[in-house]
Amino acid sequence: MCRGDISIDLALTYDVILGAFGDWIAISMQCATGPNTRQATTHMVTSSEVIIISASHCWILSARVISSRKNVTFNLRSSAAQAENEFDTYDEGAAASKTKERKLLVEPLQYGGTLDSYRYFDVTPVIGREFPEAQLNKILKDDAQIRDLGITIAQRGVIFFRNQDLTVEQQKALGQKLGELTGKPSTSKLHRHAVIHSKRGVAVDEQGNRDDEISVISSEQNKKFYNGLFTVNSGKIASHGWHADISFENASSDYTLLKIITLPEEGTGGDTLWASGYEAYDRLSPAFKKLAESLKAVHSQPYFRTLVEKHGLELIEENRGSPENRGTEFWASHPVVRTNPVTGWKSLFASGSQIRSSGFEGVTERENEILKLYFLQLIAENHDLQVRFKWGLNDVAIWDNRSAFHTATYDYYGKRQGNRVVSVGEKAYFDPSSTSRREALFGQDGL
Ligand SMILES: O=C(O)CCC(=O)C(=O)O
Ligand SMILES: [Fe+2]
Repeated sequence: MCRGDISIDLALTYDVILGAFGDWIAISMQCATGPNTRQATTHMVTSSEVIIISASHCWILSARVISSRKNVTFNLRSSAAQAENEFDTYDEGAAASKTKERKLLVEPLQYGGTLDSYRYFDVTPVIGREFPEAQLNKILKDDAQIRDLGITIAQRGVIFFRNQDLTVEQQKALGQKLGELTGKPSTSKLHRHAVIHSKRGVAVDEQGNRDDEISVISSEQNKKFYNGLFTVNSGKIASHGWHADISFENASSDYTLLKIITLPEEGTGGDTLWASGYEAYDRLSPAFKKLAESLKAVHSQPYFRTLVEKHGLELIEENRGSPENRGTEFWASHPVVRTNPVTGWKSLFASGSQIRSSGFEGVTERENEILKLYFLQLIAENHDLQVRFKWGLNDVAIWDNRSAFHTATYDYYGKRQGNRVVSVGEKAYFDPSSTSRREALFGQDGL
């Protein structure tokens, strides 16, 4: 393994390589930007004798020459002292299929390394990263850092920041920029929630401001409107709450930013859990992967109408963060497996409470029940694809709703409140050329 800018001197073997393969070769590398974050990159080389590959932000795990011919072995060494990579050959068929794989509808984004100066650790191998010291209001000043933050969230599913000085306006600005700088459509803005909006009268700051683009997460509001559902005595199995935010919208969410500003006075309780949709997909057998990729599911929120009828809550009916998010139906059909455009990885998207009252299209009632149960079990019963976060005051979690599910924990009696910004992203899509996370990080076998 090596790290740093490496210059690979092809001079010695230049004639051999280019002579043998015509006018191009490509160097394919597996890199790691953290202990568990790997990426494949490819560098095309045409005519120069020395190529410089900037690897200052990643560890190079392996590298190989992709050529159009088989059975030629190279042992190339970097001229840089720290780099020492073995290059082997790649066969034609595999190279062709790799090239095909790379033709994605949306090219994945490469992490630029601008967050490397902040201390961080991965909370579990599969999901979650914590930046225990960074302040988001500093990151907010630099678009390159915001972009890298968006890429990191998409790769890790959820990231955590402690004790943040972020104002409501800054939280909103960050929410919008995360999506904008990672390629969301220009029509996608911040979500205005149909029933959790300013008319509920809950202030989002000490000045008493109210804001439709902040959905206030409040234990007191929950008690008022949800009939004991979100309390210690709900009588529900806790895993009832797994979901991804606002997937009942046609254009659903890319990122959610939640800042907790009031913690239960008992000093414990109210943790949030996230589960990786990438890993849930990866745990399916090839046959089930194929099945899931062929299906669509309806995500729905029938309870909003009940809230209107029972409590007289007003609905936001228009432009809920996108011209596509309008009306009072609150359901949308999405692919069961979706491609995250930022990583290019496939994720299970149909699971949890948002498909409970609807489900998979074109299957029998019984098949629907079985699929719903299994896809919920995948995220709720595999604790090795989950991460659990214990909140401190003013902590912020930011997650990617395209490839992570989450659930609150109602194990406390005191008051708990947070400000939530939900950004609207692209319409969910499935790109058959995309790869799974395991494939991208660990190679074809998924290791
Ligand atoms: O209160 C929590 O822990 C999470 C609530 C939630 O689902 C959200 O903020 O989207
Ligand atoms: Fe949520």
